[in-house]
Amino acid sequence: MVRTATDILFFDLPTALPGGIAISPWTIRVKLAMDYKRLSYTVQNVEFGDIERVCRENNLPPTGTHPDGSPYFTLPAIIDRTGSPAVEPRRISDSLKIMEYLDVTYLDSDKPIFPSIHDGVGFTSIHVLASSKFGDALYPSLRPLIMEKVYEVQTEKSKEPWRTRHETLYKRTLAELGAGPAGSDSREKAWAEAEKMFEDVGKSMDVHEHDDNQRFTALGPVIGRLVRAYQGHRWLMGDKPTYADFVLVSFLGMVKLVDPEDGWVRISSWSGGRWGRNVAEMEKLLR
Ligand SMILES: N[C@@H](CCC(=O)N[C@@H](CS)C(=O)NCC(=O)O)C(=O)O
Repeated sequence: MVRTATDILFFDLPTALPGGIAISPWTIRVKLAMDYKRLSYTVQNVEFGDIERVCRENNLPPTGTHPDGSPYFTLPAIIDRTGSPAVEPRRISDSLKIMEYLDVTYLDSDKPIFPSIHDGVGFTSIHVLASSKFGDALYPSLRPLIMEKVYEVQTEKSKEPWRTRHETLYKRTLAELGAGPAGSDSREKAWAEAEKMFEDVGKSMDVHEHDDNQRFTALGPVIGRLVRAYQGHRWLMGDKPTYADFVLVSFLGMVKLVDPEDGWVRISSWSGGRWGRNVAEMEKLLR
C-alpha cells in the first residue's frame, strides 16, 4: 500500500519484545492512526529514563506538571518537518493533540480520525468522551493483571526507571500493584471483575446497533438483515474506525503483546468475542 510521503519523526518507547515493539497504549494509538491514514514516518526509540532529556533536547513540550510543579514530559511525541524549511517544524506531544494535528494536516476525508473535524458536525470532545470509557473503566480493571508483565518486557535500561516511576505514582510496590500469582484466588477474582467491566462497556457500545435493529426491522426481516450485514458496524461510529476505536485497540493491543497466552486468550473470548474481533479487524485494515 502506498503511503503519503511525510517527514514525521515519531518518538516511541521500545521494549525487549521481538523487534523492540512498543507496548504503550499511548504510542500504539498514534501509530495505528498513522498506519490507517497511510502516512510514512520514522521512529526514534527513547528509553523510559531518557524521556525528559530527549524531549527537552528536541523542544518537545511537556504534557503536564509533576506534583512539585515541575514540567512532566511524556511520549508519544512527534516532530513533523514536512515542508521544511519553508514551513517551521511542528513539535507536538500528547497522543490526542498529535492525532488531531495529523487529522487536520493530512486531511484524508475517506479516513477521518475525528469525523467532527471533517464534516463540521459535532465536536472532537464527543470522541474523547467516548474513549474515556476505555481509559477510565477498562484500563484500570486490567492494570493489576498486566502491570508485572509490562515491567517484564521493558528493556534492561528502562526497567528500573519504569519501576520507580510507577511505584512513585501509585505509592505501592510493583508486587503490591499486581493481582497476585497466576492461578491465585485474588488473581482469578481480578479477572472476573475485569470481565464484568468489559461486559458492561461492551453492552453500552451495542446501543447504536440496537437503534439500527429497530430502524431496519421496519424494512422487513430480509432486507433489514442484509443492510445490517452490509453496514457491518464493526466500529463505534459504524463501518470505519475513529478516535475512540484507536484508543480501545491500543489497550487491547497492549494486552495481546504482553500477555498473549493468558490475558489475551481470556479477553478475546469475552463479550461474545467482540474484543478479539476489534483487534483482528484493525490488523486486517492495516495490512
Ligand atoms: N497524556 C499523554 C500520556 C502519555 C503517557 O503517559 N506516556 C507515558 C508512557 S506510556 C510516559 O511517557 N511516561 C513518562 C513518565 O511517566 O515519566 C498522552 O496521551 O500522550
